[in-house]
Amino acid sequence: MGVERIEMVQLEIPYVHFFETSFGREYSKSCLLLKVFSEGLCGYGEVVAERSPLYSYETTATAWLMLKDVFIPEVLASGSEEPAAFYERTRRLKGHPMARAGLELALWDLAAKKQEISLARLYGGDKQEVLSGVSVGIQDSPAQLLARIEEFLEQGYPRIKIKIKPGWDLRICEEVRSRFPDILLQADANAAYTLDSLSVLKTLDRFQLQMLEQPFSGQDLWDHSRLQQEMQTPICLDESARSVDWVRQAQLMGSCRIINIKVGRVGGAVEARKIHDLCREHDMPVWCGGMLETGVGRAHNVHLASLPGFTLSNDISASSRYFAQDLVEPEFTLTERGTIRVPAGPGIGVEPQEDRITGFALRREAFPA
Ligand code: OSB
Ligand code: MG
Repeated sequence: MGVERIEMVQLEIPYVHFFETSFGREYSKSCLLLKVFSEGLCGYGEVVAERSPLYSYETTATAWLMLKDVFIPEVLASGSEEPAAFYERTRRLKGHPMARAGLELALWDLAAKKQEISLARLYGGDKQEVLSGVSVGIQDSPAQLLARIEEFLEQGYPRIKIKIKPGWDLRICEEVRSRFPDILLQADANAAYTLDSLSVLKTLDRFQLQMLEQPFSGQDLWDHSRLQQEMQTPICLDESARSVDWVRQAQLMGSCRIINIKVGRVGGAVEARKIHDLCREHDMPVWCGGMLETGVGRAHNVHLASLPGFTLSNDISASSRYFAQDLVEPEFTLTERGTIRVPAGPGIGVEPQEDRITGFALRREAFPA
């Protein structure tokens, strides 16, 4: 019983197309994979921290350090492989949600595999497919953005999210809306604005956006509540939806009408499900955000998004939108209904391919119990 060994691998995988947000452009995915071994089974998790501390203070390197020095030894010393127990035991340890989420997710995959059920079933999910959507980064020109959106619409994506920042906002929304008057469209600012831009942001009400994601700092709830009071467009929190307590306070303050749940940002699936449950009680719709994950992280997102409160399109696209070849078999594909199927097999229900992992590995380390 218990965990016999944990392995950690750092990977670097080129994207099929660069991805640019208000904080910069990336050409490849940097991430960590966690593998937790017990009784002939292996649970997989992914750490979504990025190369540089832009979206979050965490990086691939800080996550490696925290996992090696703190979280992995904690699991090996505990003799327990129970994800909820890991969550409780490590509550006293501060910060590093992405690092701890990667390990907690591997424990969740292992738990579902031991029970021979899918992770969706273990979580209490009730969907066989989840709504897809695609997040389109900032491009070199508005014409290139329109062309990319057109491509994704032709592929059947039912919702488009564009990235905005000061100088790439009103004119871009104007162009996208006049070219595609009827599509489901939302905009994500990745914390690029302050209240000084109140009048620009209010002008976004013209474009029938499904939501405006995270205009202000990820440390803020109050200024968001000021903006939401003055705007018709629903505000959705991403970076600021840091934990169930932050979400509860956002609801009390009126900082948003929608929550983006990212399992990495909030420290794991226990916290993510608490947020989901709270939002359901308050009739606040949620959807699953993404961090350009490999098939391992994507599988975890798909299972989480099978829960009933996930009623809006998720940032969960097909594997081919991100990578020439994904790490898992089968790869994720878009159905003709604009959805992604929830894998039915045990755990994450997709098989990570060891030869592909090795091909993209920069470093790896094994930690025996
Ligand atoms: O803010 O949602 C975001 C990617 C990296 C960091 C932050 C974000 C994103 C995305 C990508 O928008 C969504 C996806 O994984 O498809
Ligand atoms: Mg976002």
